[in-house]
Amino acid sequence: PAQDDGGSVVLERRPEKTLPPQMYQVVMLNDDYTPMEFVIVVLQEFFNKDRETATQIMLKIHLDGKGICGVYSRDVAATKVDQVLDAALRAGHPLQCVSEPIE
Ligand code: TYC
Repeated sequence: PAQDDGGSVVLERRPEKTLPPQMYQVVMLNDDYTPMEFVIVVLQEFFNKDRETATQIMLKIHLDGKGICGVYSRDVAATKVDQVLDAALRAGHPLQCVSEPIE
């Protein structure tokens, strides 16, 4: 605030302080070895999809080579990727997924 000549307070508008956070999409990649059922379970467990939706996403990835599992803040997206890669490694499947900024 600055004082004008009359002593009254002038409030000057400043640019907005906060922007909405950058969002990230978690993209799952197709491969020739991971069982379809495993991908469906992963989509249900870590991305909170119902079985119907999980099956549709899995088939889209299978046909197109990749597909979006969800959109999250950076930290949540990174955690989802970690959970998927850890589950795939433990099960002995080569399933891969990545997080990428959108817009
Ligand atoms: N292509 C795999 C198969 O035929 C299934 C699959 C779907 C694998 C999606 C990975 O992200 C994936 N068994």
